[in-house]
Amino acid sequence: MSKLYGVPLSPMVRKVLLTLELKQIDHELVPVTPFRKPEGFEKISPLKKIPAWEDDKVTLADSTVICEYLEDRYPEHALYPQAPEEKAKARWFEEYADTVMLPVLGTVFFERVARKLVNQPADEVKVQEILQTKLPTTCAYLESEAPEMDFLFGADLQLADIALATHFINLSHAGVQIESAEYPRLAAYIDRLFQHPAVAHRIAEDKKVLGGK
Ligand SMILES: N[C@@H](CCC(=O)N[C@@H](CS)C(=O)NCC(=O)O)C(=O)O
Repeated sequence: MSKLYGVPLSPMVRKVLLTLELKQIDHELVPVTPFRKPEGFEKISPLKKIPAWEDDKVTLADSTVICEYLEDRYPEHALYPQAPEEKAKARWFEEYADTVMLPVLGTVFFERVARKLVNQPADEVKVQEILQTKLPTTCAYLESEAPEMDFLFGADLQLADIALATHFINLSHAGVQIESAEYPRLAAYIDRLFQHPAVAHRIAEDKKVLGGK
């Protein structure tokens, strides 16, 4: 059986999980956290990061590489737009999510939620600095790009939407909501993302793990 290494609360692992769920690909989740990586994990993930993927043909690291592979190998239920210019734009949103949103929204989650799970104190000074300086820049950009209705490339949730959604899920777990008074288009888009059945299912599963924490 194909194996996904990681934990669902990691935004990058969740991105792959949503891809697997939408494409209905059978897999086993092998729990690996950023705090505890098994001996020899670098043979599966050279940078020792999650997610990593292993199947009958390849061993891969990096959420984008894994998702592109899954799209190529399992083209049913396409998660990228067809037109080259739209596909390039989708890749841009994914790149933006992975390289800009992970260190901003991901750090807020890491400090407030992930550390708590392993009984470490949050660096609230770092969190406040991000919330006051970096998060508004990200939200202002996404407000200008958020679709007025549906998702980024039409009626269906695609990988670009998933890549953005996964970080807003973790931000919400960290107790931060995007205010519709300030960012109306973005807030409405996030609502639609969170209401999508696959995303709603992921959020519900996360809440079981987080419980009252
Ligand atoms: N570009 C990578 C980033 C992966 C990443 O940074 N994963 C984090 C968890 S969300 C991790 O494994 N951190 C542990 C570490 O850096 O040692 C991807 O998209 O998969």
